[in-house]
Amino acid sequence: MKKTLIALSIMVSSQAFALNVYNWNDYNSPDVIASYKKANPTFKLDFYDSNETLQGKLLVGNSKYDVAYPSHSFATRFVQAGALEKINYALLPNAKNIDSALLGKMGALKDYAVPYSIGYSGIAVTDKAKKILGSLPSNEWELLFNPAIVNRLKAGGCSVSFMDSSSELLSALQIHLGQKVGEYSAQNVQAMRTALKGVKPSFYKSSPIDDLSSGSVCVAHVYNGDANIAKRSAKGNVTVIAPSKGAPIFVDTFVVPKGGNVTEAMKWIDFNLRSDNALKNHEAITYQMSVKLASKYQNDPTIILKTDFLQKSPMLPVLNLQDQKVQTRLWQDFKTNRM
Ligand code: N2P
Repeated sequence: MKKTLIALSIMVSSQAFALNVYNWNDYNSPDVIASYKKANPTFKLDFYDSNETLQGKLLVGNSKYDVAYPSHSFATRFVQAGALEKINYALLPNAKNIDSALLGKMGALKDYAVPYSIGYSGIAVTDKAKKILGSLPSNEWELLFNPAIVNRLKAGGCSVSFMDSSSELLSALQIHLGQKVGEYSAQNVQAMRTALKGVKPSFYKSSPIDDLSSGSVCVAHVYNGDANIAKRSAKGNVTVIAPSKGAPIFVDTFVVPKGGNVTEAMKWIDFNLRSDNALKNHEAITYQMSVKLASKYQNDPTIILKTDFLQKSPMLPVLNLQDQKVQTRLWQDFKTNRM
């Protein structure tokens, strides 16, 4: 009897939601979610804050999610691992709103992944950090990777936060060092090890929005849109930086994990590609969208990315298995002080 009840409740709970979405935190307009929910009450949204966390769920399989939002590099990995369903463009009439140049750049990946947004992992600083330092270094990545600067900030009572994401942080480090991003040669890895010696963030956090706006963090390695959300609530006390040496660029995508409900997934994706909803999302999350729209942030280069910034900024790399291992090892050594 007990067993039957448990089985029944599992059946009910897995059928209770027609659509299970796994998205980054702060990545939709609350309005868009509310209006979708109104028409589709069986909608459930869970959150993650790094590609690595998403990967942990998706590559194990049987994630129970119908839609997730990996960056292009991780979406490519998931395709290679056979972890995604194909996109059904016949059910996406609003895909016509997507910037065709961007869709073109996706190449074969677009069969499995629909672009949602574009951004970078960069740096945010508060006024307190600026006061301690007097002026910002011309290579702003030094705010994270120059031990003397980090130590000055900490001594002044400032916390420095790093993203809890090996792909983002080590790509940023490669830009800082002038290396080719994604090239994990022995020489590059040695130089990265040397550079990381003595670098110690106050803590790791992938989305330090509240910490920046409350001022409990003064320098953060942070996604550009998240930094702008913090800036909005901190009323100007936060400066968002598009680093002058460039930054790792992502194109985040909608994908359907293997076993997901493709028809229901397309409904949600299409809803988000509708021009009015794309605009609402854009204004709430402060990232550049895949859909072409008239942005009120047109003149903010930390939201609508400038051509010269994009030219000097590498895309997050797609690593082969061997390099993934090297990257993971380096990351673990860094986090556990074994440089
Ligand atoms: C949203 C972060 C999304 C950008 N909080 C990461 N690719």
